[in-house]
Amino acid sequence: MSEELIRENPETPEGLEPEPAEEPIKQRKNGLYPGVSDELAENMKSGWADTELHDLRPIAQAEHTAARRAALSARFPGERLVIPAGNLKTRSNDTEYAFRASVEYAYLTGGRPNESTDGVLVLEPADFADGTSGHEATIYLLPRSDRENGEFWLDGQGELWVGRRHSLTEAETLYGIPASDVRELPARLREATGSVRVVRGYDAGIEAALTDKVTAERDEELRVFLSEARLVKDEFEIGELQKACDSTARGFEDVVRVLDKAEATSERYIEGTFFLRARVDGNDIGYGSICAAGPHATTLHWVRNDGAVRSGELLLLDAGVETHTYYTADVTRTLPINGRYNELQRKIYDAVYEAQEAGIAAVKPGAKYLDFHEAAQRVLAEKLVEWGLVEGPVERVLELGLQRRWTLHGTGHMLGMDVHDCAAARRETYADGVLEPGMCLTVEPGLYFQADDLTVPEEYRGIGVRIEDDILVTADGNKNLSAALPRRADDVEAWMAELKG
Ligand SMILES: [Mn+2]
Repeated sequence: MSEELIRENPETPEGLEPEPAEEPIKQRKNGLYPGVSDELAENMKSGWADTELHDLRPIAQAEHTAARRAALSARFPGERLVIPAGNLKTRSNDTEYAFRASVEYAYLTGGRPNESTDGVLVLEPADFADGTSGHEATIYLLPRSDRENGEFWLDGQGELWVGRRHSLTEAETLYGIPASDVRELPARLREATGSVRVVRGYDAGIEAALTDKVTAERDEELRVFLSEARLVKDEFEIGELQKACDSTARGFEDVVRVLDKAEATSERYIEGTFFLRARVDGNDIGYGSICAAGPHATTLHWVRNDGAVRSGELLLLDAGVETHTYYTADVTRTLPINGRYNELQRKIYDAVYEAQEAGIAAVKPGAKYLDFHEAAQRVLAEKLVEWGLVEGPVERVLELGLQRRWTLHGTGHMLGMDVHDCAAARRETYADGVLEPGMCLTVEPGLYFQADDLTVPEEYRGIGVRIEDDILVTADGNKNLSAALPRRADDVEAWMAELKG
């Protein structure tokens, strides 16, 4: 990437005086280029075409986001609600991490990755002409860069550097929400009276403007509501989750096709291959890909991905493509690197498969959320007793949780815009809750025998197996959104043989 063009003269040249905006143009002090002459500054102001877009259509989920905002409005009548998208985060010096809007903002607006930086959704209490009351929404965004004051080419976030933004008028069409300049929002919030709540943790500037108006307890209620609202997915969200799973299946196929290249290099080849698919099909990966070959499979969140890939060992690949609207898949397959499971690998794999089948069967409307976890754990405990790794009976093992030395983690979680979705939901609506149609969760039992676990026979050590699918609760049971990828050991081998040619 190129360096920014910066004025070395700290004084603002005539004609480049920024307008008295909330935020002065951010200028960097370590410029390598000479300063800007008055003539150049004047020259840069004009000669640019009007590029306003007049044929835009609303985003696909505009109706759904309106319904989501209506539910939020009904929960907090008469209160001003502030939902920031968040700001860029510095990675190092003058480079930033890729921007991802807060899930709360994206859920309520449909705001996409390149369109939401610094955005804030505000719901203002309003009385309507028909005698009802509710809220009026405004989406506060960065407008097009100003040409007059030089912002577009002198500011590091100017459009010349980072790309064109939608005008506020264009944004209104896209999102179906009146749009306003976000740089005016802090002053408005400081002047605002009445009850207000903000989603914390995304935008320090917005929070600072509200500091004497909000309380942590009331803000937490807003966060919890928006987390619980996402427990049941609407039609649009289910479609996006299906897209994420379909792209993820293609990514797994890509990986199988290049396993020989991974053997010649490292787990990084697998990580890079899946990432390519994620960036081409979607927005990104939904979380750091776990590309764990051999004994790395027993490290639950192995994301270093710098190890060797060896024939005869297993590859545990846990990865998900995130769509352009931020919905992610979360899928795991444990594959024999040379295409065939050996006897012990298959025995362990089949046990995990059986546990997953029991878990998936327990996912249905009206079931307690934890039923699928308990069904899967029971199967794994039975196997561990059968193999002589832990002393039975199974009831004793389950009661004392002794299987957990090798099962390690919960059997799944809600899935959506966050891979571990709805994390702020209360226990009574999530872990102690009941499944409803439209909920989407992972079912992902595993068995992990650490390389240094002296309590298991030597041949088990260093084997880790997890199988994970994304299961939608339907009216009459469930649907496996990631069923495009085979799970049975025989089917996995046949699928790999076909892809490897
Ligand atoms: Mn998962």
